[in-house]
Amino acid sequence: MELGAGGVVFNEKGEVLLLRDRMGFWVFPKGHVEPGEVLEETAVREVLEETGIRAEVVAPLFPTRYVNPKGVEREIHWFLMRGEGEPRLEKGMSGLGWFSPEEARALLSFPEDLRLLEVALERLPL
Ligand code: 5FA
Repeated sequence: MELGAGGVVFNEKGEVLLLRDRMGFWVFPKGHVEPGEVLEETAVREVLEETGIRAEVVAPLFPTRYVNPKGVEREIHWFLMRGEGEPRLEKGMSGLGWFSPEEARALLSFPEDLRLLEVALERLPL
């Protein structure tokens, strides 16, 4: 099992930060936990690396589990986060931006992510 952490990041307008991964799926930013990191640190680092947004953790959400296309079991710990600014696209990613909840519902590819969005929206405004 490979552990990861990531962020469901909202700005002041109540928009959420999504990116389109290498395979074309719209997802929340996240990545692998590095040695010595606590999960919150991983989430902050990955959001910054993948989107250029320096976000802060507001509260933990819940973990999601799935098997990726390489057959690797993943467990991702998610945090509700707050951030501002213009995101910048990382190489390898094919899309990035702030989206309204309606847009995010239409774009997100996985049921776990839709659930994360709904739980996060219940916590707004941050
Ligand atoms: N995938 C993603 N979320 C899914 C879900 N909720 N249910 C089912 N399948 C899901 O692999 C990405 C792929 O996993 C997606 O394209 C989709 O097919 C499927 P991953 O293991 O989530 O991520 P990754 O291999 O890109 O690795 P990261 O954790 O993002 O870390 P990085 O490789 O970016 O690098 P780093 O952490 O070392 O910086």
